[in-house]
Amino acid sequence: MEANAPAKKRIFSGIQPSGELTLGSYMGAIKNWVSLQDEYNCLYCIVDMHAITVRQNPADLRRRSVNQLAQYIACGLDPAKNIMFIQSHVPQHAELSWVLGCYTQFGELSRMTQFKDKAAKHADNITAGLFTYPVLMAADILVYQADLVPVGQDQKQHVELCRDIAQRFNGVYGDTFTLPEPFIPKMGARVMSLGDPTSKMSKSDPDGCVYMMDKPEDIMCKFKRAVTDCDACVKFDKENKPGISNLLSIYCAATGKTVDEAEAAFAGQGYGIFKPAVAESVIELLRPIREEAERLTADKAYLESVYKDGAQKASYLAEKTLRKVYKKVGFVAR
Ligand code: AQP
Repeated sequence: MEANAPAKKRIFSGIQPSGELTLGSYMGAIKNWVSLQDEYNCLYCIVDMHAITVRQNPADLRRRSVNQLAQYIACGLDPAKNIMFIQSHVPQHAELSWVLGCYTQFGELSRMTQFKDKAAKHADNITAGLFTYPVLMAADILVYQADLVPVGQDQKQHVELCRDIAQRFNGVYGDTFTLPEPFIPKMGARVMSLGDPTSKMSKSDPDGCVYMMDKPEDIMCKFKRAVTDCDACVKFDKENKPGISNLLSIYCAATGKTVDEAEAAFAGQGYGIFKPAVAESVIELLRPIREEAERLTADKAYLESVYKDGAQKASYLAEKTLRKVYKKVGFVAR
């Protein structure tokens, strides 16, 4: 590093192993993470503690957590450049979360749209964990003094709450936390469900989901079945043609083409041509990732060495913040 070069900014982001990773996880998050790994100091996490805010099968959660790491690496995240770890291996997240929860208002949490959506979906199991999820997310970010948080559009509200909590804490105790900024990619920022293009493609909602590990024939089938409209015109119009607009966004994110170029390429052609072409673009995008992830998933020892090393490095950074916070709120030093 040059003598006067500014320090690299720090990034934190994570994905819950609450289901298999989707095309939305890739286009809305991981693809963006890969592009940031050289310019920033990045921590990329598998947030298993967030996943248990809704009921999980323990064996599936364990398997998915490790496989998710393999998929991160297969997408191009380099363990030598990034700190990659499993959230529950770094206890400082939970410890800071408790403190931050005491600086968060009930009303603020009640306004979170993700809580309202998930509470409606899991009406028989609305836990305190689901309600306080954004506090744990604030702890994930603040414990590393992250400058930037790459997230999909749907998570922007949580990052804003995180800033409010940090600002409140700093206001009471003096500068303690860096105020993080959300970092939202433009293209593919929100991949919508293929079954209901007005709602987000979610990994815990298999209808309308393309999974990163799906086989080519399944991907083709899913796109052929995608909900569209009946005017047979490939045009971006989110309001009146949400299905086609979603497919166009996916196609552009997969191929690097602009919307104008894609519209021109399919002008005068029906959906019978367009849908398989979108499928093909996604198949080719995901093929190398799936093959590499399958290879890595078989190498358990390697994956273990990555997540252990990651947890050790993350813990070292997190402990510095936690100690500072405990001192400020008045806890007796251990
Ligand atoms: N469909 C999507 N489009 C764009 N970005 C998305 N993300 C998730 N789905 C899409 C982004 O991926 C990151 C990790 O999200 P997460 O998995 O931790 O939480 P989530 O947003 O709740 O994801 P899911 O798939 O909807 O999970 P479940 O079904 O368990 O709730 C975030 O940056 C998110 O924006």
